[in-house]
Amino acid sequence: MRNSQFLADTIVAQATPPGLGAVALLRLSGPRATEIAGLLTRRDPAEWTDRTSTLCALSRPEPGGEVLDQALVTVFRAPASYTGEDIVEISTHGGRETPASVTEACVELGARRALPGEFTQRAYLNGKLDLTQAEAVAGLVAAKSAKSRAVALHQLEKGLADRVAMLRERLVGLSALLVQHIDFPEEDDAPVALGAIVAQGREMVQEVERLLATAPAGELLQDGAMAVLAGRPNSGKSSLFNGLLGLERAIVTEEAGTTRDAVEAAVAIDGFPFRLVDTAGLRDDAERIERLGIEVARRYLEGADVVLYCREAGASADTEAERAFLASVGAPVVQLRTKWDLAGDGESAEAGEIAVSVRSGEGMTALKDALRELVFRGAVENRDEVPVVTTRRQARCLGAARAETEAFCAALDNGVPPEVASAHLKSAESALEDVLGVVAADDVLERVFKDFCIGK
Ligand SMILES: Nc1nc2c(ncn2[C@@H]2O[C@H](COP(=O)(O)OP(=O)(O)OP(=O)(O)O)[C@@H](O)[C@H]2O)c(=O)[nH]1
Ligand SMILES: [Mg+2]
Repeated sequence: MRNSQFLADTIVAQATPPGLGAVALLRLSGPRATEIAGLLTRRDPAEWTDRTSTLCALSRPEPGGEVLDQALVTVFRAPASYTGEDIVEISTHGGRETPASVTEACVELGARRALPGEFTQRAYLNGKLDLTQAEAVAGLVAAKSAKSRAVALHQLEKGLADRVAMLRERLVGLSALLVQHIDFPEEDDAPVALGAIVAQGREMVQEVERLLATAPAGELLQDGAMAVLAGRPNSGKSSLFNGLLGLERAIVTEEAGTTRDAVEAAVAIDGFPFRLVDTAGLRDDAERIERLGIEVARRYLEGADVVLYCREAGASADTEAERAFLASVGAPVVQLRTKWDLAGDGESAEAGEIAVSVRSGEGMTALKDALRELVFRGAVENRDEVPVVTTRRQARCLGAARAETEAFCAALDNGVPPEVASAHLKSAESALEDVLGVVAADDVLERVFKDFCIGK
C-alpha cells in the first residue's frame, strides 16, 4: 500500500517560521517520535504525561554529546494528536541556530525532514481531517483579513463538509427509493412514484447550486479582490497606493511617469482582503520603458475586480481616449478626484466622484467604504449564506455532482429505464465524495498539499 510505507517514517520539521524570535516550535510525528525525543533528552518517554510540558535539556545524540538547548517537551500520544500519530512538540529558543541544530539531531536519530504540508497530509490520511478541512488549514494560515480568517475557520469546523455529507446521505436515500421502485414497479401501492424521485433529485440540484453560488465570494475572500489604480501620469496613484497600504511602498515623485512596473501588495480594508496594484499612468506619448509599463497596466486592468480611476483636482476634462478607456473597463470603477487639498475654491467633485487627499486624509474613509461595497457587498455581506466553497477543486467536484444529478432527473423524465439512470446517481455520489476526499487520487493530494509550507 502506498500510504503504509509513507506513514512508517517519523518526520520532523520546524513549525514556526525560521528567523529571529523568542521561541521556535519543532514537531516530530510518527512511530518513533517519543523514542527520538527520549534519546535527545536522555529521559524515559514513559515518564512524560500526555499533553503536559516538561523542561528538558536537549543534547546531541552521541554519548556525552554537547547540550544544545533547554526546551519544553510536550507529548501527544496517538490517536489524540493533530496527525493521529504520536507527536512530540519541542519548544526551543528561537533564532536560526538552535532550532536547526535540534532538527539536525532528530535527523541523526532517524527522523526524516518533513515535506511541505506533510503533517496535515498525515492528519488527512489518518482520518483526522477531510480534504476541505485540510484546505481550510492552508486558508487559515494564508488569511490576510478578518473575513478570510472567519471563512477558513468556518470551513475547518466542517461548514462545507457537513453540508456535503448531508447531500450525500440524501443521494443514498434517493438510490434506495429508486431500488424500491425497480423492485415493485407494477404494484398498485408502489412505494415510490418516479415523479417523486425526480422532484427530490431536482431539490438536490438546487441545494448544490446554493453551495456553488458562494464560490465566487469564497474565492475572493481566499485570494483577495484585485483593486487596480489607474489614471493619467502624476495623478497621485502611487501616493494613494501607499496611503491605503499605510506604508511608503511605491515611489512617489512630482515627475510624471514615475511608476513603470506594476507594484502589488496585499491589504485588509475594513476586514476584507484586497490585492492592491499600482500601475504606470496611462498616456499615448510615453517613451519606450514607460510604454511597456502601460502595457502591463492594461493587462492588470483586464483581471481587475475593481478599478480606482484617478483624476487630480483641477485636471482638464477627460479626453476621447480616456472616455473610451473607462467605457472598456469590465470591472466596476471608483472615480476619484485626487489631491483634493489642492482643489480651487469653486471646484467641486462631480456626482459619483469621491474627492480624496492623501495629504489631509479627506475622503479616505469614503473610498474604503466604496471599495468594500462594490466588491464584497453583493458577494458576501447581503447573503444569508456564509461562503463555503473556497477552492476551484471544491467547485469542480460540486459542479460534477450537480451535472450528474441533473442528468439523472432528465433521464427519468425521458423514459430511460431507472436501472440505467441510476448510474448517474452513483457518479453524483462519488463526485460529492471527491469534495471530501473520501478516496482521493495521489495527484489530487499532491495538488492540495503542494502550496503548504514546511512544518504544517
Ligand atoms: N498636495 C497633494 N499632493 C499629492 C497628493 N497625492 C500625491 N501628491 C503629489 O503628486 C505627485 C505625484 O504623485 P504620485 O503618487 O507619484 O503620482 P502617480 O500617479 O503615481 O504618478 P506616475 O507614477 O508618474 O504616473 C507627487 O509630487 C505627490 O507628492 C495629495 O493628496 N495632495
Ligand atoms: Mg506612480
